Amino acid sequence: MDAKVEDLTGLQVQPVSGSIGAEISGVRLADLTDAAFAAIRQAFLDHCMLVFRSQHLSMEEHVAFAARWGEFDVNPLSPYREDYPMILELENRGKSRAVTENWHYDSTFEAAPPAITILSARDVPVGGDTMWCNQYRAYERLSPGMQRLLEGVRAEFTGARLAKLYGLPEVPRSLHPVVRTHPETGRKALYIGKPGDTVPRLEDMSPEDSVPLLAYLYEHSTRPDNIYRHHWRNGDVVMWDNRCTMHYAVHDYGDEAVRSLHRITIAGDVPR
Ligand SMILES: O=C(O)CCC(=O)C(=O)O
Ligand SMILES: [Fe+2]
Repeated sequence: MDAKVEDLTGLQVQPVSGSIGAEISGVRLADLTDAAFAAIRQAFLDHCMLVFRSQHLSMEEHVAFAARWGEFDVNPLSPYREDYPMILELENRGKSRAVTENWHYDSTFEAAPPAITILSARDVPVGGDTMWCNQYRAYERLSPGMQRLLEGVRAEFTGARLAKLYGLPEVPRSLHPVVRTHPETGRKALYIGKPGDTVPRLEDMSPEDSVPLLAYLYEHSTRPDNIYRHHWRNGDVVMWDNRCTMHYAVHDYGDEAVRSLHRITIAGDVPR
């Protein structure tokens, strides 16, 4: 069956896996009508992450597209560009310093983590794919008993990896519910991170008590039948909903290869 849907603006929405993501074609992000933007917003809420091929956005165009989604979020730990202070350049720091080579939600150590992240691929190597998993599905596929058990449970989230990368004296941390309700769709998503490291424990529990359960939830979320893996090309724009997806940046391209993507994040709510 061809799942492609075309609307009146000429824009097409094509799912990229059975569990998460869609590619939007027939549109230039640098030149969007309000009708096309409304269709993109609906596809984003439906599919959790979107792929736009061959956009080759200038920094100004990237910023203008991102501004349609809300306020920019600037993370106090990371070095942004001087000319565009909302753009963070992702580059190859070497595998041993790759803080994103694990499944994570962005900036969960913040009280109000970003809602959306938008990447623009400038110069990408062979390899260096990024993967996303659908955390609505991860929640919905838990047994009703486990869903009940997790109701009202919070976890401690830390910025341990970034603190180590930047040599910060203190590790930032926040408590968030492990089942959060998306503020726009009203759907429940499993909200977790790498156990023992980004998520050291559940609230009022020891690591010994809670890491085995967190490890189960992490593995359950990231099974191959719950992910999409993106092979980057220069000019791609990919955006994800940081309230219902985790992602993982594969570092398989060596410490010398150039890999350059520009990143803008949009502010989000306190998870509830
Ligand atoms: O390098 C990538 O593909 C994604 C890195 C990442 O985790 C992020 O930008 O939040
Ligand atoms: Fe990330």
